Amino acid sequence: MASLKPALALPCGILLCFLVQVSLAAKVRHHKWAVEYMFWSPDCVEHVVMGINGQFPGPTIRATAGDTIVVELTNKLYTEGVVIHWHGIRQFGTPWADGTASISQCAINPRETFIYRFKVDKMLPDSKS
Ligand SMILES: [Cu+2]
Repeated sequence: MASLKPALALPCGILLCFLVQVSLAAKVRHHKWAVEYMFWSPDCVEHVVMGINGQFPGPTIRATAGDTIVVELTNKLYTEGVVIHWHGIRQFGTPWADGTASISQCAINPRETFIYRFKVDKMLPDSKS
């Protein structure tokens, strides 16, 4: 029966503590979004725009590197397909969640829901404040 030698046991114990700390700190952040038409005046003239949950621009996601983002996106538009492209997220292991229409996924059709799920792999420059 093999056993860990003391010289190996200590580094393994340190690594295990580090992994536990990382996994305890990482969070899964759930969001439920609906894309729908709304009236808005981004240039002081009222237009029909595409908003998310009644907001234009859409909601901000606050996260830390290592967190998992889950966005349940429902397309409430009448005739147009929708995707959300997460520019700046490298999508390691989740290329289908990148949100590039006709490249990494088909558009989400009207009245359909798609669940984006991906890990935040790094801190973005504008998210440090
Ligand atoms: Cu991009």
